[in-house]
Amino acid sequence: MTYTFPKDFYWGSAASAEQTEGNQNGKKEQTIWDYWYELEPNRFYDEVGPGKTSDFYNRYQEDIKNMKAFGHNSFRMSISWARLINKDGSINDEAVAFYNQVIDCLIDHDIEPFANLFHFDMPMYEQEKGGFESRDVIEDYLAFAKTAFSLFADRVKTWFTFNEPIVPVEGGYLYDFHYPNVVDARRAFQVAYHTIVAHKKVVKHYKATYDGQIGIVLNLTPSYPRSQHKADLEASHICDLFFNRSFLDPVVKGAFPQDLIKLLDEHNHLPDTHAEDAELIKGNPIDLLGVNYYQPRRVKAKAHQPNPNGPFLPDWFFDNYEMPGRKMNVYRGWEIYEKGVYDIMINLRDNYDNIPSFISENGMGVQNEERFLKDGRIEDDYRIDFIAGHLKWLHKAIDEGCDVRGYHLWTFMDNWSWSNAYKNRYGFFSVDLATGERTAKKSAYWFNDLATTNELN
Ligand code: BGP
Repeated sequence: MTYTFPKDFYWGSAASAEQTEGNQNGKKEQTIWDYWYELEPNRFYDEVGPGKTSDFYNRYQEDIKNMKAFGHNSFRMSISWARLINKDGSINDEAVAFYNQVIDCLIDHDIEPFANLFHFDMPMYEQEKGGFESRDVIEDYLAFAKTAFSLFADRVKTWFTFNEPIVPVEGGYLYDFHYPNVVDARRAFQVAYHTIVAHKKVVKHYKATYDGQIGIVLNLTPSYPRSQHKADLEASHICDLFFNRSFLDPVVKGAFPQDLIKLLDEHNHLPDTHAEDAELIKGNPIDLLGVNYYQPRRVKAKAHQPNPNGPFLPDWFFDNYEMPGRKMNVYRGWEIYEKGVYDIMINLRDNYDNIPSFISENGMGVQNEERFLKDGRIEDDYRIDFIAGHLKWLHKAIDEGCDVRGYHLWTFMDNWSWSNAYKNRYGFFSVDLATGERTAKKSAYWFNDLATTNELN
């Protein structure tokens, strides 16, 4: 069977500044990751820190040439706040020159640049002010966004405010995997709320000033209940409220879910708000939603009552479980559930006014991928199966009327990933960490056929 995708479908991949550029190149302020790596290197998987990564800063021409040669018509990058804006608020000219060159190079290769403004990489000078706990930082972020638009929006026509904004909230303030790694729900919800205010301010400014499209990238993880029993359904509903709808509802519908407000209120955890935020949040909807999807959540009712004296956490209300017989990415330990993309898109069609969307990240991380090397190339048939499996479900969603505009793999080349560094490899291209040499994997050739014919066979 042949699956034909819509004309002008976005085919490409996504990456982020912190994970690819390398910090030792050019002038740049520290991010929370640079700082944390210096402070506690043992937290990180191996010796390759955020300062090295894949050296996109120096090799972007080669990488973009490869993108073109392997079927990309679009690519999501991020613009590093810590690179573009110096600590004293001035603009870093070296950064302007670098991003101009990257954007121009993409356009010269007929690759549409998608630019994201925040991919977990809070500048340390902003974190010292409290990060998004502080309303001042919202204004600084808006100033950064305005600068980025004024410099690049003449050529970049698709923008995103945040990548997976829930992740710094849960990682930094609830579950200990992002800096400042504290467990404090009050602070967590304040950060989440301010992130939404920041997003809305940027969308408002962009729409009043420019004529491209602007959106946000959310990691939507369908939460499937273990059974149809009331308690399991309630558990999965609450999980969905915290991890999907907390951001999805305000950015698309302009309102927080009432059930979430009620729940936080009952536990005295509503964030501080300002009266003028209400109008802002109600309006300013996005044009395009990026959907990152890796794995679903499997949820059941809580087996034991949480300790009421312990810290308040979303998982006071649900337990996760492993679905028997589930398909696994054994190389990463994550469940593979391809139908998840279909369920997400149907939900967007039916409950979110069929908001235009695309898969902005989906991918398969694999440890020790060198074991699949054959004649100098990684034979990643598992990745091809993974992508094809998701695309078939995506195609079905499109057939059934979902407004899906494209598919971006995470990621173009193996890159540095937060505390996991280079443990899990995701790229179409492998990167030799000693020499920086890039080599196309089998999936890159396969993807090129797919993207250039627009057909999955
Ligand atoms: C997403 C992030 C990416 C990337 C990816 C893979 O959540 O947006 O930045 O890190 O996950 O994650 P990991 O490398 O931890 O397997």
